[in-house]
Amino acid sequence: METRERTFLMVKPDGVQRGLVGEVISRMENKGLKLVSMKMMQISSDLAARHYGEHKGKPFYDGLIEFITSAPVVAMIWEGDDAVEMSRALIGATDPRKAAPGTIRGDLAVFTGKNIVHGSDSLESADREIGLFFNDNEFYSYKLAQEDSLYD
Ligand code: D4T
Repeated sequence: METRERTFLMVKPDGVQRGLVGEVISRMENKGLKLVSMKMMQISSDLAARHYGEHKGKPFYDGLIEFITSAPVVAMIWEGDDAVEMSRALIGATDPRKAAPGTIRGDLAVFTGKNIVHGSDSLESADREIGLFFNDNEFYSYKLAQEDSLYD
């Protein structure tokens, strides 16, 4: 298999506390994306500030940092063709009230501040975020049994 895109996903504290880790993973797996790394962790204030640096100064920033550091998250790396765009499509719009039915946020959330899951919004963000949360050797290369049925 050629090298495909890798993207960063994180089940946020609300998703973990609502028992939705398995649901998020299932949706990604069912689509045909491949899980290549995963860890549960409680994010430090420093890591939260680096991850959400682009939002510093916005009205929701302090609450966002407080929320994301408040309880454990599950950080993951997923791999596949167009993994960044495809996973964003599966996750749905930032505001769950506007997220399309069928998406994770559209089906399972009601409030922007508690929208279950984060997914990288570009390849550049994915590289940056994977680098923030994982070491270079912290992912696996393997073949999915269904790979030949998923791809040409
Ligand atoms: P993340 O980054 O969590 O996947 O969300 P999005 O990529 O979909 O959206 P974002 O970067 O614009 O927002 C980051 C994070 O901040 C929260 N948020 C956002 C909030 O609490 N109030 C707001 O008004 C906005 C825009 C939700 C996601």
